[in-house]
Amino acid sequence: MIADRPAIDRPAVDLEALLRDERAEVERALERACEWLGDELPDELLQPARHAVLSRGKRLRPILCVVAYRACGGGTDPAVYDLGAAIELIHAYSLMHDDLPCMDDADLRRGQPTPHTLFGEAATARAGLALIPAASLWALRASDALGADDGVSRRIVRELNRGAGAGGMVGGQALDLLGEGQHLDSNELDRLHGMKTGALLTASLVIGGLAAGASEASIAGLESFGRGIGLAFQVTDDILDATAVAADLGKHPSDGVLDKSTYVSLYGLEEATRRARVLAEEATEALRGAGIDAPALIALASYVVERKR
Ligand code: GRG
Repeated sequence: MIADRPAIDRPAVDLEALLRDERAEVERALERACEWLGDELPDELLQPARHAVLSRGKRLRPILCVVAYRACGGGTDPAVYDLGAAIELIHAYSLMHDDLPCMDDADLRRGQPTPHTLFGEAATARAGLALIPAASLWALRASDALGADDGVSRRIVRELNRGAGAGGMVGGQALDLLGEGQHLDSNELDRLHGMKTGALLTASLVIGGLAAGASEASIAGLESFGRGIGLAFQVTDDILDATAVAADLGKHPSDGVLDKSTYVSLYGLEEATRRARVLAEEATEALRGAGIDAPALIALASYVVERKR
């Protein structure tokens, strides 16, 4: 059992303003990325890619990257938003593919029709694939613009691909598909979601830290923080899937339909809610333990569990 803990000790950060301002910068960076994609991709693939990238998501991954960058002493260079946008390209591809008929078969995402319902399955699958190498190239370009040396750039691209790859998001998705219709215990669920959801969120923080030239101790702290908020994010996702409606979520709740094991089916709503808060609290302790004084990251940890979509 997890001991009772207080809600996160939230520092004085205007979370609403932080999210609004950072999202605006991220949207501009995503526009820049899509413009560049337009030079590279035929229109048949550009259209579904643009739709997926530019539809209004929470932009949590790029925001975590930018905020971690600042928390570790990074400056005000706007190229850090391009680095965050590279991570969002991976996230966009994962949502395009996740919604395909051969996976979750979803027709609504971010309050809009999913790309395959508008542009067809084949074009959406191909456009999603095109975003994978594009993300690495865009990350490299952003690292160069930030003045990162070759060693740092290599680590940034490695983190991005590690978070996205078989040991991270792709591997977690494979476990998720295999787990449909099965009862997964808490260790199995934590492993699956640590990979599927947590790995890219963690990579976002680490990439921001690396770009800022953070110490190895700070990178380790960001990693622990990321693992904690990654699981907290997923527990909250399961709670929202069980309690919210499509009009608020921007997508149809699907866990029940797909017969998935979730944190709500495992713990019940009340315990899952408490667990999400505990995970976020432990994550902030890990951050403080690593000597990272970052009120904005702590505010984002509370956003991860208090969000309504
Ligand atoms: C080949 C097995 C295999 C997989 C391909 C499709 C895929 C790779 C991975 C999908 C993994 C996936 C769907 C991860 C998403 C996890 C998640 C919590 C998504 C929702 O993120 P939010 O809430 O979304 O941040 P917004 O819309 O706000 O950006």
